[in-house]
Amino acid sequence: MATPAAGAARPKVSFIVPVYNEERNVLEVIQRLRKLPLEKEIIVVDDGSYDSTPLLLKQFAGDPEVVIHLSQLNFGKGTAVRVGLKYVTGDIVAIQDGDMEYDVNDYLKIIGKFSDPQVSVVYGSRFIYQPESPMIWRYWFGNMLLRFLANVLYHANITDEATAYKAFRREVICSLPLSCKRFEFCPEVTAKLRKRGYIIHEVPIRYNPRSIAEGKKIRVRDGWVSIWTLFRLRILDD
Ligand SMILES: Nc1nc2c(ncn2[C@@H]2O[C@H](COP(=O)(O)OP(=O)(O)OP(=O)(O)O)[C@@H](O)[C@H]2O)c(=O)[nH]1
Ligand SMILES: [Mg+2]
Repeated sequence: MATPAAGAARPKVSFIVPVYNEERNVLEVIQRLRKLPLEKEIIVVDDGSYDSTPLLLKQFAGDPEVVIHLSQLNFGKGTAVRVGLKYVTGDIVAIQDGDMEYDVNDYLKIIGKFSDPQVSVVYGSRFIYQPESPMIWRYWFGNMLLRFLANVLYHANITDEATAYKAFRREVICSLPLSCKRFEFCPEVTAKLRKRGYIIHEVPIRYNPRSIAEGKKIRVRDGWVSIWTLFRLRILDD
């Protein structure tokens, strides 16, 4: 499944950063990514933010390491990731949210796993990191349900299906026929990877959740859509 060349010692990483009204975080996230000792490109996709995010992003015009894609209308995180995938040129594609819930340094461990040419997909797991990160019960319960369904319906053998830290060899993620619009990116990608037989490897990662007041956009209904997506894709041919 993986090409030997793709396991080269110093792969280039394409970070896709979907952002929507992230004026409080976006610059800090980009600066933290830039500091990572990796060959990389940072592809930021904003669709319709109505705070100062688009204005802040304009300072990266012409920056060789940062690609900015702005659109007027809002389509959702899943659409933003699919737009980002059109621009990736790296060996590995990694998803980085435009907030500080995750620690970018954990991507060094994740990317390190790809030194094994047999590894095609790596997720960061918040549930095997010790001590386990705090999470309010609603989100914890939703995460456990998604993990259970991914393991039962797709034999995924993972502990964190809904993690935002997901990394793939470029040819693997770009070969998937994705149609997600909002937060169903995670279940769609998990389902379609497993249906194609890819093993999902995991690495423990830290998590520092934010609240809705602090800018979190995901809602309970997105959890229901994710559950439905796992069932739907089990039945459908794709
Ligand atoms: N471009 C774009 N980004 C979005 C949209 N909705 C959310 N995002 C971004 O997606 C990231 C995740 O959103 P959060 O609200 O933090 O949700 P989360 O619980 O971390 O969700 P997951 O990472 O999918 O598990 C953030 O960077 C958001 O700005 C959207 O409509 N368009
Ligand atoms: Mg987040």
